[in-house]
Amino acid sequence: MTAEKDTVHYEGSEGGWGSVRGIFETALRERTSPGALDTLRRQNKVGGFMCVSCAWGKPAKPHAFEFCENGAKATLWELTSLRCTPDFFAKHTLTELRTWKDYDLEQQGRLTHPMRYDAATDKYVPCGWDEAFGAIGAELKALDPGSAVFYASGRASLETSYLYALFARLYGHNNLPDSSNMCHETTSVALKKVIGSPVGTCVLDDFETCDAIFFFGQNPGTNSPRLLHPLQEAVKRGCKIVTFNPVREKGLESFKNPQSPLEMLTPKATQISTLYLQVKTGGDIAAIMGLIKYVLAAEEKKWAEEQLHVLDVDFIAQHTAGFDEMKAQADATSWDDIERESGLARVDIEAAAEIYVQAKRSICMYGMGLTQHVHGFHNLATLTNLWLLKGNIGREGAGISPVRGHSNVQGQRTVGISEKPELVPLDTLAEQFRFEPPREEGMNTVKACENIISGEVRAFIGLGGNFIRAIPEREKMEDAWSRLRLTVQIATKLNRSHLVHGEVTYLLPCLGRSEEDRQASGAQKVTMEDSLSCIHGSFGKNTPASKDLLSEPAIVAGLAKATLPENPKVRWDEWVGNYDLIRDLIEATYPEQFHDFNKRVFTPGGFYRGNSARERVWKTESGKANFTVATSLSAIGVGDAPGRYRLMTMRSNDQFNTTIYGYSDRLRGIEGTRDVLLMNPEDIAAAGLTVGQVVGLASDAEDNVDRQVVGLTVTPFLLPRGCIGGYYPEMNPLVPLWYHDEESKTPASKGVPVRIVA
Ligand SMILES: Nc1nc2c(c(=O)[nH]1)N[C@H]1C(S)=C(S)[C@@H](COP(=O)(O)OP(=O)(O)OC[C@H]3O[C@@H](n4cnc5c(=O)[nH]c(N)nc54)[C@H](O)[C@@H]3O)O[C@H]1N2
Ligand SMILES: Nc1nc2c(c(=O)[nH]1)N[C@H]1C(S)=C(S)[C@@H](COP(=O)(O)OP(=O)(O)OC[C@H]3O[C@@H](n4cnc5c(=O)[nH]c(N)nc54)[C@H](O)[C@@H]3O)O[C@H]1N2
Ligand SMILES: [Mo]
Repeated sequence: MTAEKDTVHYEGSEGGWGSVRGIFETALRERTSPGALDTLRRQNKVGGFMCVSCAWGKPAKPHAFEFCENGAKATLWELTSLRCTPDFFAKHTLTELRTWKDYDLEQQGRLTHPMRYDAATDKYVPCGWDEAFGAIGAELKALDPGSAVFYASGRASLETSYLYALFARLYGHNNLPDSSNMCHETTSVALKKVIGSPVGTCVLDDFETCDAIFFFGQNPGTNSPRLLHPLQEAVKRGCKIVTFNPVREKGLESFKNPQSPLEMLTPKATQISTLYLQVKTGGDIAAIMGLIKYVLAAEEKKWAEEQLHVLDVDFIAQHTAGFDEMKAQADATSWDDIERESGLARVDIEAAAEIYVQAKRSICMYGMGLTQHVHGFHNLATLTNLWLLKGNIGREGAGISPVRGHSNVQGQRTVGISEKPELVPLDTLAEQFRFEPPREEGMNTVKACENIISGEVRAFIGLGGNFIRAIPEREKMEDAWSRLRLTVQIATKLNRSHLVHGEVTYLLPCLGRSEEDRQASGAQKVTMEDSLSCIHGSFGKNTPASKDLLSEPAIVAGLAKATLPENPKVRWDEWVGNYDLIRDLIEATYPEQFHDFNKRVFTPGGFYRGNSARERVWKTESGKANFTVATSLSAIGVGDAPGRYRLMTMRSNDQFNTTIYGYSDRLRGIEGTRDVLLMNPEDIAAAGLTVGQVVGLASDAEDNVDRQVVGLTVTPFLLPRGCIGGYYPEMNPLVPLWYHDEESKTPASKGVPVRIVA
């Protein structure tokens, strides 16, 4: 076995002084004013503003500083004093800017003016808002609505999202892909199918009474650090934490609370995971099958010896379907196969299973390590099988809790940004706005990419995000992009997606969430939904980065007005003048979840919009919670072969998706570069490579397509054999567009088949 000392790693714990330094380095880089610290104090507090980083729940009784290192970085990133003005664009052609790194593009600061692409000079030139809206509206009017795609990146508020989805449907399509299509769409599809609710079933209080938490493929230390507080508190009261992850992530090993003066001054950090199992990438179905086998065996033993149950037999009888088939599969699966596919030893899986057996109340949490696989659906369905066995869904202190990504990605789906018409109350919308909404299925992200390549898509509007950088198959996509007739990007900072243009291209700068949003009726607040289905108000107070910015609702309304015919039921100007009216519309469309919306905006801890599965009401086809038979013991889509590795595309501690804050992946001990290939030392030796050697990766997906990324430094890292790591988004050219979860079409970015090239 490889020892930690032979690999690159970090000696400290998560949190501690390292995270304080991380915040100050960002403040220096963004040259933020001292007032920015005041803004941080208002972060995630009632009447304050909601963090633009992750979607983790916000407690009713917040800490003095209810933010983390990465939340602070995200806020400071938005409050930068740097500006990307028309002067900058006058100096650089888009051809030149396309050679820049992601970091250098965003480091230019906040966008300040609406810009139009000028083909003659290959530059962006400033334009007026009315000119932009008029030109875009004219283009959209001339196109078939079915050929337009309206993408959203998960950050825009419920108010903006509702208007955006309404605009799409009034115009005539359901082509509303969301960053969720690359992220937790597996959750939306799988949980809907097995328990009838597309989102997690836990609330924050559950973390105060659970006895065990199982983590699969989620990295809270970097991606949702505020979650470390409830975890630390849980550990302190005796809750056991079990982690399945190919990487030994620091945040799941130990945590030192940077907001506790005592912990900061002593060497003591809390050990988080009781048990840490380095499962092979794509090995979770097998590992969970092993857990299930152990639980079923424990049931037989307990019944034989004591006539007592380990399983919740009443729950299984009353609430579930498919137990026998699921059990037959577990019985038929051998431990040999489980050990081979998971890369774990039977004794270790059994030790984890015994914790599950002993715990009265268990929560499972997961992230991209489960969702971004070809058999991602079965990762989640198999995990649900295990949770149903002990009735761990729909009671206090127990449940399934996916950790969502963008700060409002779950909420965007809630208020209508969906390509799936069956998930949207179209009849209610028809009645409300007196129109005939489109009923046919829209394009998700993968479908949109396919249709951009085929030429079927003619127009792309991006409400935030960095689509071109986030999607798979980059080379082919960038080539196809230039054939689009219209591309419009609504953004705060410059990124690669703004530089790959169509024939007619606009870049529209918007306010950030921390900034004051003043409209006809005065200063406005907006709302968002966290991972735990709680809705929070957010009130920006900072002076906008430029006087020429518009709010996101105002931009969406401006585009819609310029595109759509008059409709007496549709009052863009009034709505944008007072966002309370937009919340009234949301309430009218979704009365059960959003009743008294305007009154409840600033409920401490947010207001809970409810979850049927939590009430043990199963909105599935069978009317029950479903056990599922897995179609494969491996989550990987292309089998193993000599020289083939499973590539995980990873996030560093110094990035938010495609936004690169800097080059320090502190918690993994990787500094100064992102161009690395992380590899087990024994694999390095077996492949005849040396540490520090510069190599490339090539696609090995058996489809005869040449995909390469070069210039990667071989770096020894504690990973299971055969699994290698590289950073997202740099590795995205290696992910084939067709390589996605079978059911939800979420790109399988965690188990990409590649080989190493010199
Ligand atoms: N600071 C910061 N915060 C963020 C983001 C960010 O980029 N930066 N992004 C936001 C977004 S949009 C999202 S979706 C979330 C993402 O947050 P996460 O869900 O944590 O996503 P990743 O960091 O991509 O990967 C998660 C973990 O999966 C592990 N893993 C990889 N393959 C496997 C596998 O096959 N099995 C198992 N069990 N584990 C595996 C990796 O080692 C990693 O620790 O975070 C959000 N928050
Ligand atoms: N290989 C690989 N690919 C992946 C992933 C992976 O793990 N591996 N992860 C996937 C996941 S989980 C996700 S969510 C996607 C992310 O895909 P996206 O959501 O499309 O990308 P982001 O990097 O979050 O978008 C960053 C940009 O958003 C803009 N922005 C920031 N704040 C605002 C705002 O308030 N308003 C507006 N209008 N714009 C704003 C800025 O211009 C910034 O440059 O990537 C996916 N792609
Ligand atoms: Mo995400």
